[in-house]
Amino acid sequence: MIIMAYNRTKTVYEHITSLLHQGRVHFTLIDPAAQSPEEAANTARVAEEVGSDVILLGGSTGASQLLNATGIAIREACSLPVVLFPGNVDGITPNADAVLFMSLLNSMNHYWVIGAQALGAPTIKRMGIEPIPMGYIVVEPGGTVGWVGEAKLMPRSKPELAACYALAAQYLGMRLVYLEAGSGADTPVPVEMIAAVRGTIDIPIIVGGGIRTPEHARNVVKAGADIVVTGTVLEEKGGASETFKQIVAAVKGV
Ligand code: 1GP
Repeated sequence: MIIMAYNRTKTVYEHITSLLHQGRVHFTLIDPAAQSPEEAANTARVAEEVGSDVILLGGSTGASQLLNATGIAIREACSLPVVLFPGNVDGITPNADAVLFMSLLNSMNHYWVIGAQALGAPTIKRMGIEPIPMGYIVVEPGGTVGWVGEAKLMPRSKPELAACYALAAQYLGMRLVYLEAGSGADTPVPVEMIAAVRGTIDIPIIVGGGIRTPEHARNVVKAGADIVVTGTVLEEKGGASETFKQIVAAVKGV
């Protein structure tokens, strides 16, 4: 396995693009509301050791209180880029390298499509964090983010609808598309949906939500996902779990 360290001489987006030229990419999601900064740092250290590529930092609820401290602890513990995954305007800290500047495309409330983004944009500019424009599509069952984000959940049986939204994201100039089943979902995004989106767009596809086994990870990658996100499996089974290691290996091995 070729390991390309993130040396902060290029943007995080360029770094991710370089990684994607070599294979598939794994993101480790750390929710600051679900653990102490010390535990988060330990998870980040393990993530780097097992070959994960990026630390995603954020969550749908209550992320702000420990966000700064967690960002600092993670950056001290590992050299992976830290990318914010904000659940709202309070999900921003200067202790990060980039932010997924995302629009929840299938929300029924324009606040989640463009309102929060407008309110958060000046803070991101002031802090000098790199914004990575991303279309976020929440698929059934949707979990907490689907409820909080007032999503008109993408039906699991309608891959072609997801492909329409993803293509619109690409045409709007977004650099990434994220198909999200919701953190801790019973089942990940259907492979048929990932394949339909892969067959329609050219920009990288991120898939997350409910990926708990190496088989899940392998299936979503085989279907066309470029980047796989796992979070809950770390909270359920611990950062040092064998399952986590095998998931990262499965993503890299396909
Ligand atoms: C949630 O897609 C991410 O936003 C990760 O989901 O916690 O189920 O791994 P899990």
